[in-house]
Amino acid sequence: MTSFAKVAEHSARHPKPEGVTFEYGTAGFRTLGETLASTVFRSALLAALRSQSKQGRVIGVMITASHNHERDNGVKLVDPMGEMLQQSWEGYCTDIANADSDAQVVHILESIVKAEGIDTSIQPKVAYARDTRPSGPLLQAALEDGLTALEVEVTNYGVVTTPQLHYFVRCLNTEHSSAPYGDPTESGYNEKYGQAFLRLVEGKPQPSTLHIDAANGVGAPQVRKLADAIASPYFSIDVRNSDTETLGKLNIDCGADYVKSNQRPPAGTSLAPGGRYCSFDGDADRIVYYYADEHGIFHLLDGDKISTLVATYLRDLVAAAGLSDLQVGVVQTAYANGSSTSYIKDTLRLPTVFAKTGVKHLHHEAERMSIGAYFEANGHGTVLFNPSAVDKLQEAKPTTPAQADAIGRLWALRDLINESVGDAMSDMLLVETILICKGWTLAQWDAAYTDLPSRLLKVVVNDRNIFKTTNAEQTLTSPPGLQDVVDALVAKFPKGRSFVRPSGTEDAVRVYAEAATRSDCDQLAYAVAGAVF
Ligand code: NG1
Ligand code: ZN
Repeated sequence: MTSFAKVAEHSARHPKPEGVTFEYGTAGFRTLGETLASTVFRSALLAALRSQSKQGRVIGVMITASHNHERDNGVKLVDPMGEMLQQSWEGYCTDIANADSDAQVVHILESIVKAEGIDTSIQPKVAYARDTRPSGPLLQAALEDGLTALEVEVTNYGVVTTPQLHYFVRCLNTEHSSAPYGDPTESGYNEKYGQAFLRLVEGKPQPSTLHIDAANGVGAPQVRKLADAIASPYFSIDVRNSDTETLGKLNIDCGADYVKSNQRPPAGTSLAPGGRYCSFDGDADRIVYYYADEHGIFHLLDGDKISTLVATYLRDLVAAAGLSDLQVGVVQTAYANGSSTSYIKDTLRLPTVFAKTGVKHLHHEAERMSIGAYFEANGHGTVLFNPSAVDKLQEAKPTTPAQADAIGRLWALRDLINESVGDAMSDMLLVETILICKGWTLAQWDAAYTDLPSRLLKVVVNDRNIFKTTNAEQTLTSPPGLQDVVDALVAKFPKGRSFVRPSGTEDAVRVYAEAATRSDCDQLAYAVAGAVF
């Protein structure tokens, strides 16, 4: 029986900082690392209750602030199948993080037990990990103190990528089932994805070296371990920005977010024409590719380019397998470049839907499709195989060797993809597989369609909460009249599109614009930003 007797005493060691309000947003809690100890301690308590509410299944806790500044940190809970915490619990997280006293922390726990009908005699289980941030060890200690207070059975994964932790949670909860996801260890992860990759590329021409910018984050050591496990010329890598020791380097002038936002290579990287480059973000759940053409011009292959590549490959394999009733679909957000959406609809002729920003929203939409590829433009995403699609694959009766080969490849692809969450390393192996199988350079991949010029601006406002949206965040419903102003500005520019939404991770409003030319796009973006300010 879990008793809350020790909670108040332990909680007193992690006082909530005065004057700070915490909110469990799109990516969990995220703010200055030095202010987060009480929140991380309290997240441990909630993870324990969440585990009990799921009959003792393992809940994950990840301490990371992804692509954000090194001084920031964050914490988020991972549900049993490796997915993001169920939305209805986010409010509990916010409530407990903001409780004003230790007694109130206990009171909130008691009220959750009552509201959710939790059986507190169940042994809670939690798996946790952190990224390379300097505030990580102290926050981990606060987490462990919370887990101790509730006598939680724990697995500490140390310093791993966010998607690895999601994978471990899914593995732990399926270990004794009829469909175990994999071995819940780092070597199990490397083995599963590495072997699936080798199965898919065997016998094809070997690719040139892939230059990986690891954002000076946890992806650096982890991708080296993956490469060691693969141990094959099919995966020859050169890891750059791999300094996880020197303070102040994480995500600075490098990493997927820098490359996508600035549309340029990491500082100090000169791109050799024909060379192959990619960047992870600080916790290795996002990836973007890029290259320089023969004139030295930089070209970005972002999440939209990845999702169209992957969707095309899956669509063709499904057709080759003779499984015409398996429908491949694509989920995007409003940040998807308009050219990519047109390409999916008009050229690929695949269904596409828009979801709100934040992978949990995309994930839920993709779950409705037979095979759903979802990516945010920033390079965060994955592919989901619906259980009915898995059944159809199982029941498939190939009548030709070509069909049998396509079915075998679909199975291998399913093993290659981290279905629990977007994963830079798994996505990288997926892209590499497709490029190797097609014998394509990055330029050939890029040739499918040309992005419209786009611009993303951040506007700091007094109160971002007055900005409310509908229509997958593309239309403002508040402040009154602002959407009409945006519409009038958009109408002035050929192929113009723009929207305004409050950020879910930063205290700011984001303005996105695209148009037929760079100059039109920038004029539109700054005009809309001016209207917001
Ligand atoms: P917000 O801050 O809500 O825009 C950002 C990214 C999201 C997502 C989350 C979680 C953009 C425009 N927004 O959300 O796509 O990745 O962070 O990390 O890139
Ligand atoms: Zn990230």
